[in-house]
Amino acid sequence: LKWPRAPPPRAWNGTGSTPHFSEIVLGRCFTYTQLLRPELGHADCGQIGKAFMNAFLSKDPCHSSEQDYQLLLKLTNQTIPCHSSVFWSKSSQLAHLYTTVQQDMFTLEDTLIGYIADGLNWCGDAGSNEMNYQSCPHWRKDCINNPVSVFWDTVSKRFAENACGVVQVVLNGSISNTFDKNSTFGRVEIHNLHPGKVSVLKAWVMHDIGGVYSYHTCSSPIIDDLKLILSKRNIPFTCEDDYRPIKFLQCVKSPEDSSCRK
Ligand code: N1C
Repeated sequence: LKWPRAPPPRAWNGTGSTPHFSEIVLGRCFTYTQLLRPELGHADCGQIGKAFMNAFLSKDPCHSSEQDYQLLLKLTNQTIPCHSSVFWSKSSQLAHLYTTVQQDMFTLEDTLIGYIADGLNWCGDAGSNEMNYQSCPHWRKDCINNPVSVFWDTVSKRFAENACGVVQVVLNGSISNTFDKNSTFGRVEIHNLHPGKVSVLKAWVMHDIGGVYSYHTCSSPIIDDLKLILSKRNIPFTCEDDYRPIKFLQCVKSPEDSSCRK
């Protein structure tokens, strides 16, 4: 009689590395630089792939640092024109729809580094030069300084530092934390916008069509929190509910809704 074998111990509480991670990174790098933005055709995807792997392989996945990603950042340096940066928080899908239609606007995922990493998971281990496909540290249950969280903080910081002119943020007015001080946008990006470079931050507070509640609008106190942080940083701020160009994208899916007919 054979007892069923116990599953291998799961070291961490988060999802493991994405299968075929390095191949996906390389493939996305070539897709972006050769097909989507040929102006970046000079980028060295072989080096970029290596720098990405070296940022976390053979390292303790709870002691990841900004420093680990410096070479990768250098190799993926990219100039985004002024007036074209789009930030978002809890509105990923809608913000990306907007920049897909509006090809001259960029979210972080419309830049090379964001495009490569979007939706992937990765971690290694100090005692091995392999990726850990079984589990990776969960930011809350295990540790904050894990390779994925540190990566997004690092690249989001650079994206915000480089923003210039009129910049936009798409916020979700159908949830309680329309503006969240602990989100990447609230914790990293707004604090790294340069007052001399950014002429105004325009917030679009979007509401789900057919949503029963609109939790927050531009007149909600939670938006004042954002306003206050920006006024202290000397960055002009405006807010508009259901900005029409983005509202039209929502209406594509619900053309018969009364709010789309008028
Ligand atoms: O924490 P958030 O949103 O406010 O982060 C969004 C904000 C955007 O403006 C981006 O520039 O920060 C940047 N950013 C990403 O581009 C990104 N892509 C994928 C931050 N995080 C990103 N991710 C993953 O989604 C990452 O794992 C992070 O923890 C979530 C954040 O999503 P959110 O809470 O909706």
